[in-house]
Amino acid sequence: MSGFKELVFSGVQPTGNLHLGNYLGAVRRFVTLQETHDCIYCVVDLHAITATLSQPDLAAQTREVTAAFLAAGIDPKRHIVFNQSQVPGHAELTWIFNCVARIGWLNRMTQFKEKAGKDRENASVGLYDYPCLMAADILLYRATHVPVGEDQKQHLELTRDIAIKFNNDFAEKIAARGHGEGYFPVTEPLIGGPAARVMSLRDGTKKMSKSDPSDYSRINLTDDADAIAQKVRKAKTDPEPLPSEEAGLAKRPEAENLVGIYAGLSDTTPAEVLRDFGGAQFSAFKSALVDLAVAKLGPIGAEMARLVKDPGHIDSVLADGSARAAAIAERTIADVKDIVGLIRRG
Ligand code: AQP
Repeated sequence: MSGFKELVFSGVQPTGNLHLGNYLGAVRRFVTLQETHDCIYCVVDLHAITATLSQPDLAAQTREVTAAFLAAGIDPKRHIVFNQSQVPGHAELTWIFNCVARIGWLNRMTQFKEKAGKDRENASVGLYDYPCLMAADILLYRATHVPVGEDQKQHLELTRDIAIKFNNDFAEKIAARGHGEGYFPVTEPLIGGPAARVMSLRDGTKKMSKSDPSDYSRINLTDDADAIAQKVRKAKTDPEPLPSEEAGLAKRPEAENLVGIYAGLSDTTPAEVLRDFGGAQFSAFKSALVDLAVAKLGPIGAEMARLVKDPGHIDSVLADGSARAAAIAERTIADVKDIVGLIRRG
């Protein structure tokens, strides 16, 4: 990756019901990374319309995700926080990447298969093209590192493939312009930790997800203490007490999930959690988990509620971030048009 300045980029869709999985898998790590890297965090509203174009209140959902970023501790002055649709370069670069990516690559994307379901012929072209838009989001800023949950791993591999193919297809022109390492970095995914894949509270084999019809499947960042307590107490478990070693979690997906959540929220590891709770019944463990989740998420939810009452402030944060993002994006788009051979306005 030498030759490229380290830069972190990631995004979250404003599709409502921001949950513990989004927090532990992504947002909380965004907060940590801002201490060591320049970061760009994007509310990806163009992605949010790929599954359903008509949303009840996309603007309010966009402000809510922004509020979650700020409430979690992201500093929009030191870093960039903005919404995707305010920077036209995302859509422009997507078109170029549509001409780089191969149909065979997109046909392998499992998220499209899951989200389109059986009625694939009726899914939007946008949903199919989602991975090219995601590649454009990242590479528009020539970002080197992308913190995401495990579900996004395949999309990041596609982003790497697009960068490599673009760099190869235009290798001579790119080198002639002084980019000996290639124009786009081959982005490193940052995936990991005990909560890289938080599972549903109702089914330990299914990802915790905004679109799960059961609200009991997830802890929303806006849930109050009572809702968190109820959801954790009702979370599916098995009749055995907790094991003392991680190996004992094998084939116990619900137990593994709750232990992973505890480890994620307490910044420890599943092994450490089991050292403390090995042999405990779920009732005792769930009480401790409720206390921990309320202590960690309560202040974030309260701050989100305060922030969304002032949409003008949130919009000004997004406008400022969008202007700074657009300045970087315009340089990339100018370079890419030049490399591809498109004549642009002088
Ligand atoms: N269950 C999860 N565990 C860990 N990380 C997760 N992420 C999502 N779900 C989990 C991570 O959160 C970031 C933002 O996700 P997104 O808004 O792009 O949407 P998504 O991945 O499609 O998440 P959802 O919540 O499951 O939405 P729906 O229901 O609409 O599909 C990403 O980094 C993601 O990995």
